[in-house]
Amino acid sequence: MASKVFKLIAKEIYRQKYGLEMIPSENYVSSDVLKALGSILTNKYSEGFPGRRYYGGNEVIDEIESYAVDLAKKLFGVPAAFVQPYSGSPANFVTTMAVCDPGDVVMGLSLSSGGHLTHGARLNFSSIFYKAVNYSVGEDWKIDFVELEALAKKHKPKLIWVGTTAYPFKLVYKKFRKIADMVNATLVADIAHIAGLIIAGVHESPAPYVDIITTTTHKTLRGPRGAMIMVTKRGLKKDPEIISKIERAIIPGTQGGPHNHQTAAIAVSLEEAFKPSFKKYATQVVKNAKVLAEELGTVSEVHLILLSLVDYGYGMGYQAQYALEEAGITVNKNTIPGEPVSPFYPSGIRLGTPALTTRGMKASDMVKIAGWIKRALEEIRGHDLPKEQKKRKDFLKDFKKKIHKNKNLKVIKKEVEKFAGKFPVPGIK
Ligand code: DSN
Repeated sequence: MASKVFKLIAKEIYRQKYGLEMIPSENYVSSDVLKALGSILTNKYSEGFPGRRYYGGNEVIDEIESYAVDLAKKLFGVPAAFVQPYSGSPANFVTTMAVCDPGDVVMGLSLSSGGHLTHGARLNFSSIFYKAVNYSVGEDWKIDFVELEALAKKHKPKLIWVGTTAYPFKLVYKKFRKIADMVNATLVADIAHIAGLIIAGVHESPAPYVDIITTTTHKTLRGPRGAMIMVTKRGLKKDPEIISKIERAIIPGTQGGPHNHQTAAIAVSLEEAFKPSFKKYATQVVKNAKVLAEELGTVSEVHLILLSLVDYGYGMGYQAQYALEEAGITVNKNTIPGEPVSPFYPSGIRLGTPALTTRGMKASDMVKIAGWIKRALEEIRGHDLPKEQKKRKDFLKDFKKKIHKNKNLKVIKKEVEKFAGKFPVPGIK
């Protein structure tokens, strides 16, 4: 009897094909990436690095990993790359371990300003084992460099993160470099969200300005779940020991055997990123996001849109995510800068165009999609989050029941399914 899992995968295939996947950190990988990911390479143990393994039988695995490393070095113009980190958070843990001793100061953009958990958020390793200091964005939602400089001078961080997960503007690495130099900090760019945009030249590369670069491989880069750490020329000069420190932080520091099927799939996606079609793709991602943002009454210079819902009512992020899901549109609730409610009941949503663009959608399609989003959001008006915390659980239960029966959302879902179904999804017939 076939596993129950395959029935569930079939259900998820339907959702991915007939829905609009707009979580900006998600994408669709190619059939070749899927093939490598589902290969027999998963059977092999390979602790260590090419030519230096703790297990036999790694001749082919060595070739695959070295190939992936070479592709990464060429693509990003860096002298050293590591492709073994299991995903983004482990890559950032490894990097922090390699650069800092426990208790050292690390600085990063606060989560509520669009930063990442591993850049010094409460309850994350980065603030449990290190002294985390957060900088933030100003009223214009842009990074406040006056605050950043003052905090850096006061706390003297060993490591400064520059990287975002919900920031709709381009980053200017030169400004971060200047501040890092003032306090002799190691500057690390976490480009997980924008790696694809950097490869395409739509976004400036941090390589000339930072010491280390980390990235996931499954977002705009369009590879499998995974991550890479890269050391720049500058980083090697700053610390000639950094390569062995990163290696030790990978194994035995934080990981065991590398996921060889994942490494192979990363290599396939890096090959794809060299093609002219990838540049076209990433350029279109940004064009699409710009149009979508304008249609929704805001701005985007990247692949994502951070939409404040304060005009719709109090604490509307959860309700918006849920109503849009009922309409076949997947986004995520997100805090907005200066969040007036809470991270669990935030006042905004985050949405983006990487996955839709992979399916071939263009600017005119974004206008249609914005229309559906606006129509769906009308349905949450009047469903403000109760100010009293204890009433919120029951409120949400009741809201979900009502919205599940909402006729207008059902109409939108039909239109969305008809539209989305016409666009191919790689790996899905
Ligand atoms: N979970 C990722 C995102 O959605 O941005 C960050 O790790």
